Amino acid sequence: MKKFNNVIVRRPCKAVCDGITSAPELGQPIYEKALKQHDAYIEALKKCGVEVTVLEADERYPDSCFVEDPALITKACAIITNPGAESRNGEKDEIIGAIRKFFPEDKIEYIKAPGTLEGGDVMMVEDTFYVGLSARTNEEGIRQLGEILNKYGMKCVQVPLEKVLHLKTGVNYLEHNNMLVSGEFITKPDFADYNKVIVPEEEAYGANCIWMNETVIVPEGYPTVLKAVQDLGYETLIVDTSEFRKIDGGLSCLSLRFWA
Ligand code: CIR
Repeated sequence: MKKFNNVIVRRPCKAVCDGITSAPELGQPIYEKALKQHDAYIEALKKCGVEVTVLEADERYPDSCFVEDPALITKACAIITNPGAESRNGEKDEIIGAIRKFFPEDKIEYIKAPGTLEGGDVMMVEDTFYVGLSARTNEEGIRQLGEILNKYGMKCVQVPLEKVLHLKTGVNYLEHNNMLVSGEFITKPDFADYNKVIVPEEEAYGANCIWMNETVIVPEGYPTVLKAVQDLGYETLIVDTSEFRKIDGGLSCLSLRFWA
């Protein structure tokens, strides 16, 4: 099954070492290493048969390599979000140019203040979009997203978050009804009907894998997750994201994946 033919990424900037983090004990990312890991990420995406648009680094925004957050792309429209983290809010104005290359103006929607939303809080399962109510995404942002999605015949389901930064920090859909779940998501009733693959606590970061046209990209260093994904029958590719992990970033955050 080929669902994505395009991906947008942004190169990490030197200021990536100052990205927002909830885990300062892991140390700051090392720019040169982050670049190498980003190179490998792009190569892995290309192996999955997609065209990769690489945006230039933007030194004004330390977290700007996490392009998943300022935009959300669906099969019918693109949505420019309104990131709830103040230092990241301006990223929404910098992603529009890339989005306009793929979507006409009447298919670009906007989340507006006081609504806030970050793409990391949104998980697409066919025409249903699960949205985390988080420190970054508020009720008004979710209400606006619901209105936009309904207009195009899609819907959203609100999922209150307890501990994690973003929804997809802990739950990711691998198509074919398969879902990787960790921590607070293991018992959430919203996901009861999926084939849940439970990620052990010590590999929680590994729950952030991405399905790319029947290949699943798995972060390096999470053997239980890797085996579980392979046992489901997927091809896998492994990418080291340890520098991005230091600032709470993972595989999904680093790209916008879509069909255009
Ligand atoms: C942040 O706190 O916003 C960044 N340091 C990490 C963003 C990760 N993005 C994502 O999960 N979609």
